[in-house]
Amino acid sequence: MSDSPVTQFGAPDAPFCNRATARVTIIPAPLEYSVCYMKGTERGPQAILDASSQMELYDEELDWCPIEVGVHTCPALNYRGMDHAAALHATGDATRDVLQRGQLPLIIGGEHSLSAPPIAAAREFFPDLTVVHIDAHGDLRDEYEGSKLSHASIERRVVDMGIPLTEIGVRSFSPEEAEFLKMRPDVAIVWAYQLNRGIAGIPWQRLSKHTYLTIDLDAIDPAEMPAVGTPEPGGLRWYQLLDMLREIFRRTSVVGMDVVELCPMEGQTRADFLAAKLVYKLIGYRFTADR
Ligand SMILES: [Mn+2]
Repeated sequence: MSDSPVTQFGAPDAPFCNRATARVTIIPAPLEYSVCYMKGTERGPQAILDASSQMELYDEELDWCPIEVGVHTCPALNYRGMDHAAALHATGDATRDVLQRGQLPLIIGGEHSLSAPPIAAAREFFPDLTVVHIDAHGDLRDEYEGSKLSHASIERRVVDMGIPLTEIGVRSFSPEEAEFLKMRPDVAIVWAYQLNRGIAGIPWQRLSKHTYLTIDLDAIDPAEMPAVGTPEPGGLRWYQLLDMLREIFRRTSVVGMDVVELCPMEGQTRADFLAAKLVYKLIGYRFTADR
């Protein structure tokens, strides 16, 4: 996979994807180890890049072309021959390299278990880091199917690291997670049904100066985002999600992010296009204030 030429996100003119001058580096992470239902997340990153090459680069809402900040896409991480733990380690290393260059890492997945090492890497650079996790699922199980590295345990690992966590859009939660939540004041959840009344209920005061944002695409309503492994009804709609994201970027400095769990489906290219547009919106919101 990594031997083929790299598709640059947005297919911009050369100066805008230059590795040295870009302010964003996109890390394609085709990770798939603990997916439990629909398989295919390893094809997610390339589907996002392919769709992005068809995308217009002017943002009518922001009235500029976010690609101008420089968006470099590095070769897809090559997990061949690695076990799950080694693959996660490699994902963290790639993130750390980008942070060391002073760039914003934006990882495109790939299954959600990939988020923990980039979050750990971001915390090395920003000790006050908080995490905002947008997802249909809590992902707070101590382990799942015998693995502590599972996609269903990703946020539990964040809590283990002592990082304050805010989850948004959750509507699928196990009894074990509900018990855990009651004991943990460092975890806040804004349920999907609460969001339906607006974003005023989000506990913004919990965000610190620096935030890592992880977005599982299954947070979005399956009517708009069908191509996920475990769809849940009652999800976020496109403009509702954008309203919330705009506010997050206004209130905190996002220093790392990922968009995960795209599981491309034959004949459902709208999902790939949504994911690509979402990635572009994240870049636009992130740099609108300080371009
Ligand atoms: Mn999920």
